[in-house]
Amino acid sequence: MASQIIASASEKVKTMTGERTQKVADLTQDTKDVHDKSHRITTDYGVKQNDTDDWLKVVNEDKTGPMLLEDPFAREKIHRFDHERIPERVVHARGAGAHGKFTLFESAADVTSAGVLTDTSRETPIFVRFSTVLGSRGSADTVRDVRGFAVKFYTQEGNWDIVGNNIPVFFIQDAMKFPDVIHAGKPEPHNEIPQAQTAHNNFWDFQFMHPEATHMFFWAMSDRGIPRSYRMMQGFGVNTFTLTNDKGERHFVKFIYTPELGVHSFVWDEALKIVGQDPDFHRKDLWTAIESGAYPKWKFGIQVIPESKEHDFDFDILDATKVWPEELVPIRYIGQLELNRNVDEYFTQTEQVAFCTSHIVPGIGFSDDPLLQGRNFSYFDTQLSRLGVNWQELPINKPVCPVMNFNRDGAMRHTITKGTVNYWPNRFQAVPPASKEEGAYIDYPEKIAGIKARMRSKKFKEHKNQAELFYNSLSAPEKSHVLNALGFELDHCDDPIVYERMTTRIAEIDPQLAQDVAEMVGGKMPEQSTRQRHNKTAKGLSQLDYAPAEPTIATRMVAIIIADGYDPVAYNGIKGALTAAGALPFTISPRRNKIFAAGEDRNTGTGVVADHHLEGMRSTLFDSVFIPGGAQSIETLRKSGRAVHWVREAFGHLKAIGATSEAVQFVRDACDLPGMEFSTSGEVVDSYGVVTAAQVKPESFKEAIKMVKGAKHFI
Ligand code: HDD
Repeated sequence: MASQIIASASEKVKTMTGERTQKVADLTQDTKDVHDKSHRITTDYGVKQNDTDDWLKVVNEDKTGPMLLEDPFAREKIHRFDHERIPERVVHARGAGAHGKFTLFESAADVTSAGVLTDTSRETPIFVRFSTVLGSRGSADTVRDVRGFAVKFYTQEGNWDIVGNNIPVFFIQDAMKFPDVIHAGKPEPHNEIPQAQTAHNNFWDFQFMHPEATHMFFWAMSDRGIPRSYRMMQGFGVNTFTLTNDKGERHFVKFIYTPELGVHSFVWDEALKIVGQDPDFHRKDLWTAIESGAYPKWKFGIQVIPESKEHDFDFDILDATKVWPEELVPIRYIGQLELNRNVDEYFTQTEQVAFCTSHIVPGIGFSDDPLLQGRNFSYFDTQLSRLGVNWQELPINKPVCPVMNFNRDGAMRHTITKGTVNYWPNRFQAVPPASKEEGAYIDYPEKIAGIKARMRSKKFKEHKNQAELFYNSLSAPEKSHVLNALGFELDHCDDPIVYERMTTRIAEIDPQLAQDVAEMVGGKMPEQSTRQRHNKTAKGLSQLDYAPAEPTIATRMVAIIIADGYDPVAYNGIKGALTAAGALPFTISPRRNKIFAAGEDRNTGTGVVADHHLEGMRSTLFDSVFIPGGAQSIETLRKSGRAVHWVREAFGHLKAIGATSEAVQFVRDACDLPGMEFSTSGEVVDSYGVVTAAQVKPESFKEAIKMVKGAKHFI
């Protein structure tokens, strides 16, 4: 698989596909191609070099001797290398990004004057960076964590950044607490353990000390914390922004993206194993999908509340620890995000892209959400230390519309601005401010009166209702995953005060859950419940609510396991059916070399070259496993502990498994459960997601694909 996912460097450049948006075209001004045959290696100051491998030396007859400090080429090469690193992001250090476009299919002119949200003829270039939060740049993709989902819209009126996550709420309400929550989640200060984990004393100590974090930790412990793919998770702006229309009316707004493929997750054991087996799983998944033309898409939605209704809810709509339940504020889907081009170079694009919540365009504004207001300060500031004061001139950050002002100089200034004045107003009337008609950003004239105080409103002090709403709304399997996640995390805390008292917090949300967690981890239950539960549910909180109308297995990876003597009808049949359904079949066998079908002559037959051998890959890296029959093939697989483990492990991870003829008994032995049914003749049987057909008929494949689509792992 790895070989197919990442082609050799030169092939990769040749095959790089994707759309050329206005921003991608703009980037070509700054792009050079190492595969351009006319290039010769030069120093950074342009002198052609004929040896970049040997330092200039004073050599004796043996051709050895001391190196000369005078060698400018060697010094330049080493100096440049010594300074290759920039500070990694203090949070969200590990990420993957891609280019794409935003299209609008319904104008939101009734609530905003923003061109990007009203002009349906436009196509706005975007760059999206997905990330984990806690891990450092070299950590693994599939850890339990919140995922960042940051979108830069290169609009005609300037860059607009929505710096969001895959979870709609946050741990804290006030930005001043951000360093605390992040310090508590990051590796502990005395020994820098553990990496990219919330399973440790400090994280859970913080959760207990901050009741406001309750709602968010329930989300993080749910399946949302271990997404199957960046392409299969929702995105949320989280904070409350505002929209202002041409009439000057203001509305509060939240931004939401919902993936076309549905919202899917790993099971925890699978995610844990992939951390070691393929730490780049999510970035490869995104890269491959885009390279193969299966462009990920999200519906873009807004939830809108008129200013006059700000106080009509029993929660504060400016509190980032709360969702706006869809029953109260429906989502209006008005556009689509599509990612359609991979980056040409990781560092200059994905690493140097810099987002700011403060980057808004006319028609869009902030609210008094205290988390957002602090973020508006923090992002610009962090870019100064990561990239320097001229970070907005970097190719990936440059707007596609004109930029002109009197901000000047600073380290690494690129733009050369002609003219004799660098201030406003000036005697030439050079670069005057824009009028509203010319598209200037006009601040909303909000009347504000108050006293200076460090306070929170009454509604900000209620922290449990929506945590309960979320948990009540999950399906039974999702709830059991929350239990197991809490059990895992608290088991990794070794300070009794941390794991014992956490269950008293959980009991306020769901006493049974708390009881179960307490039993697992040695927690303490409160003597009596401290809170009256409301028992309500809401739609849109369980990820099952986002199953696509038509189940799909497009871009899903299916391992077909064969050995010599396999049944070619079953093998070719399932491979063809999977390919036709848009899935990605991979052949796995005991060796990565030619495998011969039953009856095929080794000398004259073509054989099938396996993509991987059984030891080189693991079931965890595939969505589904299919085993064609063939007496000799199954005999070989039966003797392989690894092959048996492949099937058993896939079953344990709730993956759809398919088997035909002789393979049915093999699969049965690997994952038999009391009451499980298996096909004994021509019929296709689906039991616990294991699809079996004892006889191979062409229609069985169609049927099998239908069942695979409906299997638990894909809904
Ligand atoms: Fe943040 C990065 C999302 C609260 C301070 N944040 C960062 C990124 C995402 C988020 C997706 C990575 C952007 C990228 O890919 O480059 N952050 C959020 C969300 C929040 C949130 C959804 C709550 C609603 N963040 C938050 C607060 C503060 C910060 C309250 C500070 C007061 N965040 C930062 C930062 C980062 C950052 C330190 C690190 C790198 C960067 O900004 O560019 O400034």
